[in-house]
Amino acid sequence: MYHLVKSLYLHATSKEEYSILLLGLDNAGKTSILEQIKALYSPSAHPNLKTIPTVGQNVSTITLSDLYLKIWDVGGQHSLRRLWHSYYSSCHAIVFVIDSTDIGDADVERLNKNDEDGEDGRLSECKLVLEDVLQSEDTEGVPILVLANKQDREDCVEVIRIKEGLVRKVFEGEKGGSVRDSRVLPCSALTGTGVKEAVDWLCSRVKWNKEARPPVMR
Ligand SMILES: Nc1nc2c(ncn2[C@@H]2O[C@H](COP(=O)(O)OP(=O)(O)OP(=O)(O)O)[C@@H](O)[C@H]2O)c(=O)[nH]1
Ligand SMILES: [Mg+2]
Repeated sequence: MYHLVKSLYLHATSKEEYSILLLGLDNAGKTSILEQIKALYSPSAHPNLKTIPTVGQNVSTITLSDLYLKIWDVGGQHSLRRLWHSYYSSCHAIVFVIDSTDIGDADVERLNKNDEDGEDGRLSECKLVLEDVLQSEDTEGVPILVLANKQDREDCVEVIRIKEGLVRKVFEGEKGGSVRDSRVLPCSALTGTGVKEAVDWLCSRVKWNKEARPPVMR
């Protein structure tokens, strides 16, 4: 009887937990975005925007009315990217963060082979890293949100160009992996603009995909 009551109680009080993986080149703004998400869902907290490069990972769990989001922010420096693979099989969605001020004109077809003046910024690196994420067997079918971050800056490339020139071409290219649920949204981790929309999209898509990637009950 005790066990029955206990399991009924646990069932009634537990919630689904989904893991979200924040990826992207170093300096893209992942940790700043995590800070903004934390502040959004715990109003007494202020985002700590004085970030330092992440060596290893930061993890935070956000409590929403009907679920938990466990957000994994992993370092984006070149030497740390080989660790990303170990997170793929247990995540329910991926957020790929792009620094909208460091990708030239965001058109991968016009990638300048002699980018001596640095006109393309890190566009080529960003494309290769995104392709690598999409090509992994363990990310197959996982919803992907691409965040065009740093939209508060005057020198940013607007989201539509990032969507058409970079993201669509990567997703539809030969290294784009399988067709999957995806979205491109603008945001600023400095001001917090777009962060709520990002979380809303993630919540709806992980629930939609829960048969393929079931949540953990907490
Ligand atoms: N103007 C502006 N600056 C930003 C924004 N997001 C991040 N930054 C700045 O960009 C720099 C890098 O931000 P982080 O959040 O540490 O970047 P990261 O992706 O976590 O970097 P790694 O941990 O090295 O992978 C910091 O100086 C941030 O203040 C943004 O939306 N707008
Ligand atoms: Mg970081």
